Amino acid sequence: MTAVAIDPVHLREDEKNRVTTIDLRSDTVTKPTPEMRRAMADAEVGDDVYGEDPTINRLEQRAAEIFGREASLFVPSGTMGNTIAIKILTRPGQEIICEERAHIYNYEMGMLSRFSGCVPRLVPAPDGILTWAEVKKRIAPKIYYRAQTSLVSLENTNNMAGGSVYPQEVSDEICDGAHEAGLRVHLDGARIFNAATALGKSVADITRKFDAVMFCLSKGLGAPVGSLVLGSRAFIDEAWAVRKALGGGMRQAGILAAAGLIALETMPARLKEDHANARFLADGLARIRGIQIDASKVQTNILVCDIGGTGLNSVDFSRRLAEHNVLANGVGPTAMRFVTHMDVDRAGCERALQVVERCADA
Ligand code: TLP
Repeated sequence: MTAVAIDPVHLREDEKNRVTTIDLRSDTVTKPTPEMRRAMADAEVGDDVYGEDPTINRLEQRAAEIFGREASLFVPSGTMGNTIAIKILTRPGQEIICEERAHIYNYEMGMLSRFSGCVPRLVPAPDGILTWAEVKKRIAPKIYYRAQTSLVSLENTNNMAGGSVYPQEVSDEICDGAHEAGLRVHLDGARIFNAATALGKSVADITRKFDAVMFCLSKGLGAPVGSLVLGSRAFIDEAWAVRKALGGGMRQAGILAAAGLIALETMPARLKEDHANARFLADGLARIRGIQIDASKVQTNILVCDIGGTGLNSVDFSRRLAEHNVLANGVGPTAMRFVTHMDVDRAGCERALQVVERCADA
């Protein structure tokens, strides 16, 4: 089952404020905590296009420290962060190797071609985890009439592969091999803290060998907005200009960075709860007739299951769930994605399972 097409549930006006909705569409749906809102209200701000927003500067410094990098840059979204990194690490007409379910290929509006002028070289990989052996085979031969490979982009965790995690030796080997071959390596680490939690390692350790790293504050970490790009000082100096070109100079965005700082400092420690809830959901789903999932493969906060055996497609299935106040997205004709996060607790997962069971049987 290859999950690529996303068919998100959109709520009707009268459905939007339901208090009891269990929203498992994504970890992007979380609301800022009271502590985040207080910090946002009190944030010291300045014009960040002049580099004068003290709260953004603090966030960028902390992110760089935590990842053991020279510098970082606050950007409005993961898509912009990936776009900036890809622009700097490639030249028009080059190829980028990535896994076939990669977010940069499927959900970023073709920006790798549109903005950077590159073409993707897609590689299918079991559970979404590439290996150096597979990457190596796809590097274009050095012939003048072949578009040259310049970049390998990995996604950790791999979202549409069900939040799968790169074992560190596998991503290290890809980075070492790519560097030896004269390529650069980018990490779409939207959920890198989930990967680090699953591996029991620090984000600095598991990302050290990448040329550039992007991670999101607004996914499992619960911030309302924001991502960071990390790399060398020279890379981040270039990133400032590309961010501005994309319209990402955000002025007094310290009000956002204030929430981001709380997300970065306090939220990684609780991700294991989301992982346990996802596994609990997966175990429950595996017992429901018509639903297929290998629960032992659920490592983080995302699971993708196949509901084909119920006789329904994912559009109808997600509509049925929504009628019972449970939200989950279809990500393929019969593939459904469930994502756990800080705004859904174990009791919410139990209720979601009861609703899924009822909808699968109807
Ligand atoms: N992912 C979203 C959707 O776009 C699919 C989600 O609900 O999971 N990299 C990865 C691996 C992502 O999962 C996402 C968002 C992004 C990049 C982009 O981040 P944003 O939405 O901030 O541009």
